[in-house]
Amino acid sequence: MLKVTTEEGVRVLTLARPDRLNALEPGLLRGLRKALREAAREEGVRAVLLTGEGRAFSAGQDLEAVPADRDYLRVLDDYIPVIEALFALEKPTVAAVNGVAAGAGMSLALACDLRVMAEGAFFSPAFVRVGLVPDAGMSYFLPRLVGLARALDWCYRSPRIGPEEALTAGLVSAVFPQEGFFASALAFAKELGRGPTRAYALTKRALWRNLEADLADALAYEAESQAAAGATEDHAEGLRAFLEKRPPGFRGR
Ligand code: T3D
Repeated sequence: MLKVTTEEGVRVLTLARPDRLNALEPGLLRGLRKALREAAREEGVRAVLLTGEGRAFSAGQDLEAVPADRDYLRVLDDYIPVIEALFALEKPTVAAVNGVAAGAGMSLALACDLRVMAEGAFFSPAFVRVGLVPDAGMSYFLPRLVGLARALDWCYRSPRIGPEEALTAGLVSAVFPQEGFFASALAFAKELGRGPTRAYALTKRALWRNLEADLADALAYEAESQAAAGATEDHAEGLRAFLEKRPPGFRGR
């Protein structure tokens, strides 16, 4: 099941099948899809934190729920809407990787904007261990986040990628001690939740889009994005706050 709570503007989505290390099955994925739609709609939600209950973030696809006659062309049917919804969400998304994030569990974390991890947690592409290819977005996100050479190496060998390696590779923004990990991850997300939400959304879109653009196109898109950001209340508030020498009170508008 998925647990959904809200803490000061942060929608916390907790994968909660701890006895199966939060392995992913269709019901959980449908719950996640619905919760992401709601988070997108609700104005009071300013950031999303995705985490796991117990000692894992997620061990990936529930391997016990794979029928012998599975149609592998359809295996991603439950994943695609979730990955697309995470990527499309116009609010900061953070994966709080509290324990192992393997296979499609790692893919979920990759589809978030940012990741923080606990000391003792690890990522593992895992697909190769069951003779499969990276899916649920991993083949898209991983090389873009850490580079093609590292992505290939990790996907071939499926090592345990711990905090030090993840930080060095830029895969995570921060590593927090296991004790108090959730509170630290929540504080990280709350900070983003107090930010200029529209500017974040426009930034995310521009950075991803301009990976594929030429310079002239990227510059034109930046100008368009700046026109949209410049029209927000948060931009006006940011300017006022600077001139009045006080912290800004962004409202996400
Ligand atoms: O078919 C498709 O849908 C294609 C898509 C595939 C996407 C994928 O995600 S492929 C990759 C799937 N994930 C894995 O291969 C990881 C499998 N799990 C592990 O390698 C290990 O469990 C871990 C390294 C993650 C953790 O090891 P450890 O020793 O800390 O725990 P454990 O004892 O192995 O696991 C605890 C329980 O969770 C255990 O059940 P039990 O014996 O207590 O009844 C174990 O079977 C269960 N569990 C762990 N991972 C999964 C799982 N049950 C179902 N599915 C799992 N993925």
